[in-house]
Amino acid sequence: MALVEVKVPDIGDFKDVEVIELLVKPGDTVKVEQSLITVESDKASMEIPSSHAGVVKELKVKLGDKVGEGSSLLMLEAEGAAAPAAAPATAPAPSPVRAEPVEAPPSTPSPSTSSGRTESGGPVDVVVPDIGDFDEVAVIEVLVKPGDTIKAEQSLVTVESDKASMEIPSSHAGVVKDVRVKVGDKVKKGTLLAVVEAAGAPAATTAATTAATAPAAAPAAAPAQPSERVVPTAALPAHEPSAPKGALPHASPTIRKLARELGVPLEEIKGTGPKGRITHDDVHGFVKGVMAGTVQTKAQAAKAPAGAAAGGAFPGLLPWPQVDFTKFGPVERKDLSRIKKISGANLHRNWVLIPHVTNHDDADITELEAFRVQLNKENEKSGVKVTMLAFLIKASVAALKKFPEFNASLDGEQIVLKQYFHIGFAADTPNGLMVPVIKDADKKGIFQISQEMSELAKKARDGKLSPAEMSGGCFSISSLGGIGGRYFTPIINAPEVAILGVCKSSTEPVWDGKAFQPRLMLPLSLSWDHRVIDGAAAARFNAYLGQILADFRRVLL
Ligand code: CAO
Repeated sequence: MALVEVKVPDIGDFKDVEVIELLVKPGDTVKVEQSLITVESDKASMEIPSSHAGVVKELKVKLGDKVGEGSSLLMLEAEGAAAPAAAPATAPAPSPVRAEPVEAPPSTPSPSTSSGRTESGGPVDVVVPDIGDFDEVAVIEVLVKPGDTIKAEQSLVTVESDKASMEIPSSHAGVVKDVRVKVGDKVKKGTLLAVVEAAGAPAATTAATTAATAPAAAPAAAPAQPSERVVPTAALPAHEPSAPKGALPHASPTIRKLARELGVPLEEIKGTGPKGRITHDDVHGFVKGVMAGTVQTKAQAAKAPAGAAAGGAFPGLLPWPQVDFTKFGPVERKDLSRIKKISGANLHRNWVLIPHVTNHDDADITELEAFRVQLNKENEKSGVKVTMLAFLIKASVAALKKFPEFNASLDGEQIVLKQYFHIGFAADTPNGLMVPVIKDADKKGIFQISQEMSELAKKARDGKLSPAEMSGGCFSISSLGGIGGRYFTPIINAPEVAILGVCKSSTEPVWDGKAFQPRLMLPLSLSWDHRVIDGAAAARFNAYLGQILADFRRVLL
């Protein structure tokens, strides 16, 4: 095995370009042509591939270094067979996507348009210039729209091949009259991109340069800038399966620059463009989310471990206390379970964003409990045990029907009133809290609900609940009745607007007008979203629930 020095190949006029990503590290096994680093100029980025297969021994560059043709990239212990004979090695030129430098024309006619329009004012056709070996590349972003005022050399569209992307600039300053391409169109040298009401002459040098190589029909093409501009970019994380996972977010140079300026971690953004490409709107949406406190960067999360999911969104709040607990006694550290992390983030968001109010009440379940015990006795052999929770689900459906604003979700300035009755119930599992959902509880009887509940609770405890079994809920019930307690403040399960907390029933003296009677009382705690529900409605909901639980025949009314 020979030690080979891999260098930057001929990359056109790219000179002193910055290393923006390292795609490999010492110890990595790389293939021939596998991308090693990404470099970027102000308008383009490209990956530099390896000339050899082998194991990376030493990196010779670091982030921020400036490199050009011949710069040493890394030392590789090359696999004999795969290695080209010559060493020191130069990585293969990143063709076929590399464009050749554009030669100046013998004479440098002032650019004109394909339609013979003049360039100093009036409409000008802006076409794709000579973009080297790029042949039929897809438009992945249109960066301007009719009415936009643009500068000469402002990027009009981004095109992309399977290995590279580049922005095509305008040859003229002016106002965009018409955009002639859309996302998904295939373009090549000479394709009409836009008609621009030119404000003056085109950028002289670049346009003149273009005139030499653009088709005769399109002398006013977008400037084939110094080939630095024309060298296509390569920024696809997906194209190189052996590249380190997630090393390179899929985004154009402009977006990368924008992200760097704003300090946005591109790798944390989910792209909505073609092939998951991160768009301008994605970056803006991410920034807005961070500012609104609905999105948290990993860096923020690391700074405020238990402090707040939206920690950065509350200026003035004290930072989470950092305590060295070992100073006070022995400790053990454990990672939160995956479920705890997910449910914790959800609970925190709901607690912070929903104006919660909780009404506490008691329901007389003396007769209902007697009925439940009798039912279980009668059905001992069926294997299905009925608990109070099944009755509570049925009673909640009746209350949701009577008070539809409890079976609702907020959507901006609208309320979505649901005409279905899916009831979630909190299940305590070894890994944390989960909320399976009984679908169409209005159409099911107590036995079916009890059976489904015990199946779903088992699945939850076994970690086998599917996302579908936890989605679509209208209203949730959190029952601590089997454990104990009097009242608590359940957190609403957004986007629902209310949740019922239930504690352990107990026999209490209740005044019947003449004497105290021993009655079995069930403590109810109803939390509701004050943006949607008023206190009076909540009190009525609880009272109605109490009436039903006291006399279940009322469900039929
Ligand atoms: N009052 C008195 N006893 C009650 C009761 C109540 N409100 N609710 C249930 N019980 C009794 C049951 O009848 C049963 O008694 P037996 O063992 O004598 O038959 C016992 O308590 C245990 O019931 P259970 O918990 O097995 O059944 P369930 O249907 O009431 O609840 C489930 C099922 C999955 C919801 C429950 O097991 C659970 O996980 N509860 C915790 C929910 C939770 O964590 N909520 C908090 C969320 S916020 O962090």
